[in-house]
Amino acid sequence: MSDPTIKGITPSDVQYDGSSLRIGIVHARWNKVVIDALLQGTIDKLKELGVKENNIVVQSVPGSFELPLACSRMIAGSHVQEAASIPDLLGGLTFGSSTPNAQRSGTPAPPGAAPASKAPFDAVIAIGVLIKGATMHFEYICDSVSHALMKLQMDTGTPVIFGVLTALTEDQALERAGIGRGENKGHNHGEDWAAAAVEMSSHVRRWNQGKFT
Ligand code: RBF
Repeated sequence: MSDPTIKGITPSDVQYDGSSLRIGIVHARWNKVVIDALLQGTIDKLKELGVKENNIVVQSVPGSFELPLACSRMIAGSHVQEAASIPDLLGGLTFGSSTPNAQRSGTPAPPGAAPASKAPFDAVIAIGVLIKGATMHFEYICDSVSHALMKLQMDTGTPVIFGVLTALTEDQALERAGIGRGENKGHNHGEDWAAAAVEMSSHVRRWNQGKFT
């Protein structure tokens, strides 16, 4: 029997390697059951594509309306981290500190693990779940968040992955997180967002160097 639908993404022929990438994820906490499944699907796929656990930074915000500012500040903050880590790259020089061996910040890496990257994020994934209600909130939030996330990636040149479900019903949201209530569990779109983040990060790195092959 032929495939009943022509919709959906065709996987890339190229296997992109995420092992040198640093990826930020910001998720909202509204509709958390769906968010949790999407977040897990995203992280599992990032790791499958080679992104190191240390280099996946997850932050949470109350609702989807907060996602654009959070992504914007994460991108900016990662550039601050890189600038602050330059003395380390120069051989651990310290400037004016009386405790040269003090930890700068962050959680120490587990034994044997590569240290967490301080490079700017290669991509940021914004995860939110909007479910239409009785008032106009849904329309206003969907519209403003999608425009703001697009503007952010155009302004910064950092890929911002649109991981925001805009569902008309709870069942639509559940099915798009792979946890549908009926026989059709659906597909976890977090996996696609992770793949998009790794692919776009790889493209942008090459394109920024003027390489198109
Ligand atoms: N945030 C979501 O991420 N998903 C929603 O479905 C959602 N629905 C909302 C409905 C109403 C009536 C309100 C007042 C807020 C809703 N929010 C939702 C929260 C919103 O994104 C934001 O966190 C708050 O408005 C605070 O800025």
